[in-house]
Amino acid sequence: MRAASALLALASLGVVSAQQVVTVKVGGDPGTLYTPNNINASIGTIVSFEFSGIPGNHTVTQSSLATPCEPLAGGFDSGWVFFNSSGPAPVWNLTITDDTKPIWFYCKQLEPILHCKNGMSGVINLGQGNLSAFKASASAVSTVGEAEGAFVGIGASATGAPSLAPGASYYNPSISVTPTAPPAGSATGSGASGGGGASPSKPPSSALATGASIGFTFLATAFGVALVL
Ligand SMILES: *[C@@H]1O[C@H](CO)[C@@H](O)[C@H](O)[C@H]1NC(C)=O
Ligand SMILES: *[C@@H]1O[C@H](CO)[C@@H](O)[C@H](O)[C@H]1NC(C)=O
Ligand SMILES: *[C@@H]1O[C@H](CO)[C@@H](O)[C@H](O)[C@H]1NC(C)=O
Ligand SMILES: *[C@@H]1O[C@H](CO)[C@@H](O)[C@H](O)[C@H]1NC(C)=O
Ligand SMILES: *[C@@H]1O[C@H](CO)[C@@H](O)[C@H](O)[C@H]1NC(C)=O
Ligand SMILES: [Cu+2]
Repeated sequence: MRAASALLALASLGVVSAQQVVTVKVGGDPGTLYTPNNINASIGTIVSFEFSGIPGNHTVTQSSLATPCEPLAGGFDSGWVFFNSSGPAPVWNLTITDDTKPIWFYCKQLEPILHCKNGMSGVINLGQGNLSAFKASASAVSTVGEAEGAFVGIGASATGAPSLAPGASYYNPSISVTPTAPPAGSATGSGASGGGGASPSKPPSSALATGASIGFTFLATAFGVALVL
């Protein structure tokens, strides 16, 4: 019985460590969409935003149900990603750190129309929430907030800027480094922190700290399981 439950615990740890990835396409026809815009993602899952719409210049920015087209204080923000090429699309990986509440997001772009007002918003882990109500509220806004967020958000975080191949460019007021496409299979968003040019006001260190604390929580959980055994 003890051995069986030990195996069960180890098996479930194995399931936890297997990386889940959900891909969301950013842009496309008519240019102001996330596809899909309603995503379920448990803790540790990577929501991989592919800025594949051509031409495109979009963001993935955390908002709230109350103000769907305004940045959430302390929320995540990819920065503006421009893409108009047949090469590899820029990718921004967001890792879920809390799956108990909805994570709302929108695009900050105002040109040539207000993207958020015109459908460019979405949600991770809607739960009992009402996406139609969120969308209706977004379509009624008259302004879209452009204030800058960080890579670390509430309930989800990235470790750096999106990957950029030729044909893509990036605009983010406090990041002076130009991200480069990471080698295939490299760690999430390693391009920006490796570049060493990020300004102190947008510290990769806090992203690393969050990563470290996630790692610690995971170890602590594993240790807790070991103690129980
Ligand atoms: C997310 O999970 C909930 C609860 O299991 C389910 O009702 C809902 O349909 C799922 N949504 C998506 C987009 O898969
Ligand atoms: C993308 O949009 C942002 C915000 O409007 C702008 O500052 C930036 O110059 C644009 N990038 C390109 C390449 O047009
Ligand atoms: C995108 O690229 C096409 C083909 O090179 C070009 O005609 C078009 O003007 C570009 N659009 C933008 C917004 O850069
Ligand atoms: C969701 O919101 C829409 C639009 O506001 C509304 O018509 C609908 O009744 C709501 N659904 C539920 C289950 O509350
Ligand atoms: C995003 O995550 C996927 C899955 O782990 C990985 O294959 C890919 O290299 C990552 N991309 C970036 C730009 O970090
Ligand atoms: Cu957009």
